[in-house]
Amino acid sequence: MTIPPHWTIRRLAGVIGAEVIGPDIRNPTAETVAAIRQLLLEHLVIFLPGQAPSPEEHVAFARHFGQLEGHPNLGGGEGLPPEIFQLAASEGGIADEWHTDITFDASPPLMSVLHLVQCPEYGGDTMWSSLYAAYEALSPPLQELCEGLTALHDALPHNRPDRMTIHPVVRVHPETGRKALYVNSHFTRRIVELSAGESDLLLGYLTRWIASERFTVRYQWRPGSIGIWDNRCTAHYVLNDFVGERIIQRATVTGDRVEGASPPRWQPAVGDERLSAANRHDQQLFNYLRAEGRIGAEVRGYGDLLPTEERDAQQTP
Ligand SMILES: O=C(O)CCC(=O)C(=O)O
Ligand SMILES: [Fe+2]
Repeated sequence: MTIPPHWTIRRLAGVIGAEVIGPDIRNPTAETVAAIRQLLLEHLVIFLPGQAPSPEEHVAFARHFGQLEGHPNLGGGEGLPPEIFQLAASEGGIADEWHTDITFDASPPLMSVLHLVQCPEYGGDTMWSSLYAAYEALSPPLQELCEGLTALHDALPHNRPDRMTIHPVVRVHPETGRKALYVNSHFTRRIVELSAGESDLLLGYLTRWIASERFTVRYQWRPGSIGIWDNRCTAHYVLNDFVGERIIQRATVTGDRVEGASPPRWQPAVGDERLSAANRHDQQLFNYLRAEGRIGAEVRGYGDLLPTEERDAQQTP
């Protein structure tokens, strides 16, 4: 696949992000869609200024990349197609914490197409970071440790802490085969195989690490600009440095289950003491593991975790 010769690709930072001038997202040809896919795999997030699609054109364009989904927890916008999720700053919709979208689901979105509908005169840029670069820049011992770990994610920021899942800390991108460091401060709560204190320490480090400047790009929006990101290998963050209104509309493409770089190497570390109220995420992890059948119903505290063989035997019908 080649990029149409009349398109201009301008890289915006060292490891992620490019601005693409030339495509028209209304009624795109198969070549346009294929070229955008290719640019997305290469640059992880791409920006197409001056598009200003209607909500229907926006949805029609995003459909070329897969099945679309509405937001699982938050409402869309009045009078908009159900596939469009809208965030308006005046309604408290400012995504100013680093996150990868919807990682509290077993199958988080594959990618999103964002339309900057109303833009503050200054401020309100969005940053993306490459989770590939974040993984690759870890030291080999930390890479190896992270590859054997999994983490609990939940939808607490949407008032749904009961919506949870466990993902590998290092995922493999299904198309590029590259490894990505898959944690974020918004939704990731607890590393399953570490004690609560160890988890807090390592997660604190890793979630700050993915936001290091050298892994990022920062984009200054204009009304009508489109941003498209691969949600499998990036995180993003809105700079809450503006006044006035800022409205985005997003169409979201459904993703697959997250594949780990390797299987978890250790058992869940929910401790060898009685379950106590001292750490919410211990309790939450315990409840999740129990609901998933990874802890027997008769077990009252972490100390009683079943040995692996017994658990496997219980799960065999
Ligand atoms: O407002 C933005 O620039 C991004 C908002 C966001 O986090 C999202 O649409 O997923
Ligand atoms: Fe987001």
